[in-house]
Amino acid sequence: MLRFPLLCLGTMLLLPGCGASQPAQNATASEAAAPVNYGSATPAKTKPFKTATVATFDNPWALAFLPDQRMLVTEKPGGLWLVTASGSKTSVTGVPKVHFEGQGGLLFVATSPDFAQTRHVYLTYSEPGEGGDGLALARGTLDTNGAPALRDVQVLWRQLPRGAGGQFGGYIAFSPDGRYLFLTSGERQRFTPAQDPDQALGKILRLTLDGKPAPGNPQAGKTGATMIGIIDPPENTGAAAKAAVRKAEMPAPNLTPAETWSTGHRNPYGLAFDAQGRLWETEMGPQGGDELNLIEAGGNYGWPVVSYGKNYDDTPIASPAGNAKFREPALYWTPVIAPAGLAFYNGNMFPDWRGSAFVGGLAATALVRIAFDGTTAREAERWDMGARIRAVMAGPDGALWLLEDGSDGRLLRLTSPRAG
Ligand SMILES: [Ca+2]
Repeated sequence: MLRFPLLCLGTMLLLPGCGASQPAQNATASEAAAPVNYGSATPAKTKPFKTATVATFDNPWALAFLPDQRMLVTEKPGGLWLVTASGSKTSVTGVPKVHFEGQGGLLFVATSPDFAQTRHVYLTYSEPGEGGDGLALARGTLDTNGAPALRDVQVLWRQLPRGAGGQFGGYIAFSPDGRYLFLTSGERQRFTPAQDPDQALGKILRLTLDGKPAPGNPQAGKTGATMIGIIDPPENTGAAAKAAVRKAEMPAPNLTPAETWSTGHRNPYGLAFDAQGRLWETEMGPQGGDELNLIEAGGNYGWPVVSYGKNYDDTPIASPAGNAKFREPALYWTPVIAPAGLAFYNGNMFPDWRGSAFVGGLAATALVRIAFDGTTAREAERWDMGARIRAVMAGPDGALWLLEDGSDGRLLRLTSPRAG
């Protein structure tokens, strides 16, 4: 019965007359530059790259490079593959049990910053259990001496409470110094937990490499509802909704928010540091309002209180413009692209792309290049890839590597026409 009032609350907050307004692309009272909407961008007619198919997978989700330029590729049903640059695939055993359904399954894979010494590999996945699924973070040791295997697999962190719903998040990025692991935790289609400081849903977490709350986090050592930018019930909201909001703010016993780095995320499906050490995140919005965010400690990014999109039942959501409690996205997409994957490019194969970020578009069936001027971002180019793009990574060879979504999803290598 817990989910019902939370979903009701999410709906009540979105009712007309709750102070909501349609997206105002340029109106803002805040000091930050107004984010730009790139919903009308049209794909470029020609592509400045060659595209080669390297291998095909069953619902691939993520890829990670090993120091020897081989890759690990996850498949959502639970497969993990060791893949050579030429596309030879070997199955890796030892993957924990996952629940493959809807948006759930085996999700992200990342090699540890100290992989050369430890051979540690991190996985995220929807872990089945009593009460439903929860996002889990596990770590194992990759043994490639014989048949490839993950050994000594340990679950380091679990998203609680378990339950129904997609939108797991599950992306990992490591701090440039290699000491901390940042993990996106989606709000599981439950709305208000994204603003609840005592639930690690709708958050970006900062953990040690062992999965513990990292020292120096904004709420280290605290429990209770002291989160920055906590919800004020909108002025016109009915008494029942106000009471529900206050109830949602009540601290839950035995939970600690000490993992939390930032708050108010919906479904974060991309997380990466740029060359200057800034952390960026892409996030799926509702109807409209997909976001690119610059992530800062203690920031509240607004979901489900504010968004440049509207709810799926067409009820409006208040605009973030001019609301000092919430961080504005650096840019947003209406209509959506359904962003998946975020990779900064600093390679040599495409000199013009150095400093750019690349985002895959699921709904847009496109690859998007984002250019930056300091912390101001703009969509610079978009190419129609003819398939839902699930992941994008910059390879150590200077090429861009993409995964398509779906049961015959291809691993693509994008190279310069001038490269051999
Ligand atoms: Ca937001």
